[in-house]
Amino acid sequence: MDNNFDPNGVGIANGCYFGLPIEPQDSDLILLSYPWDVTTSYRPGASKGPQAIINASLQLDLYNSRVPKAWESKIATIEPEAEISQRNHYFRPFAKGVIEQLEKGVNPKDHDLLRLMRIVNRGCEYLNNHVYENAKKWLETGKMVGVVGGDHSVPLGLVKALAEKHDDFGVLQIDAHADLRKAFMGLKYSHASIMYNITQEKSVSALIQVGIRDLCQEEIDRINKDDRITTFMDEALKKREFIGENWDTVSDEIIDALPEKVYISFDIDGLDPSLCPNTGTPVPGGLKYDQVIFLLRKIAEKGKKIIGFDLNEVAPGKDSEWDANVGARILFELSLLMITNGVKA
Ligand SMILES: [Mn+2]
Repeated sequence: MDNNFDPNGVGIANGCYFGLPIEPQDSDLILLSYPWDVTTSYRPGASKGPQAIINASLQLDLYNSRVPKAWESKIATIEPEAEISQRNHYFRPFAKGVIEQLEKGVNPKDHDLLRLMRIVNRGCEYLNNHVYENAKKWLETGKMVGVVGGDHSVPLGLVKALAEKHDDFGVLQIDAHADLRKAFMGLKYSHASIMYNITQEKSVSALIQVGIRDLCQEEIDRINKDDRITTFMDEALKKREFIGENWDTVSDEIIDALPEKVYISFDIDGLDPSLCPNTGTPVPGGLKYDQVIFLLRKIAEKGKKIIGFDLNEVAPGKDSEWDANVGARILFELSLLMITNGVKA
């Protein structure tokens, strides 16, 4: 730890998450940032998530009641490469074109439209491969890896890299959306298809979805057909709460559905939209902040082994850092969970 670091002082703007002055080679956990939101269908902004979270994270006090000396956690930040942002800007208009044409009723088999879809898919393949190679490189040096998006399409490469190292793990997905469409609007690597793509990995033995409240028939059919998938719909969670069941019991049920090794995919829109008002596809309802903190801490208590995680869809408002403030707190909790319960590949 840098001698100048003062855990009781204000965070220093050093370009790192939480202002932690940790060099990658000295770290336990590497945070990779991907400012990417090419396939965002409703409103963009998630590409600004990582920088907004870095800025907001300086305001956090790093005391944590679960983890002694949390401020000494060896969490390192890898700066995003400029090329990722450049390609994000380059490919977004093509994806926008696809979405606009489909919304106008253009035939999805239209030749020019198919060409646009292929361009976007190639852009997303570049991103997936970049995340995969980057994650793999750090995993091979014995580091643990978390990814900060960007939209929800970003973590596929990390899951692929982990799937090569772990042959049986579960995915805990906090989200308003099931994300189980096989391609969305012709885009194979859409944010709305991330869990479909992740469940193509054979190492994924369970997908436990929590907070889901916006989904289509295709996704319901997939949930019913794939016995690896268990979905805790938001409506069902609320019903249990309203008739007097407590969150402790429900949390046990969620955690017990997971195998020993767990990957966490945290879409900020799983939370009540008052906690993420500027996220790309907000949906009313959702989880409270304290509920997810309770759940994450209980995962730690129950001794689950965390193999990796992502946080995605945090989008800053024009004049407010609220979304990023909440995102930074979730990121710190996820990072600490990885530090205390992480298992290296
Ligand atoms: Mn979502």
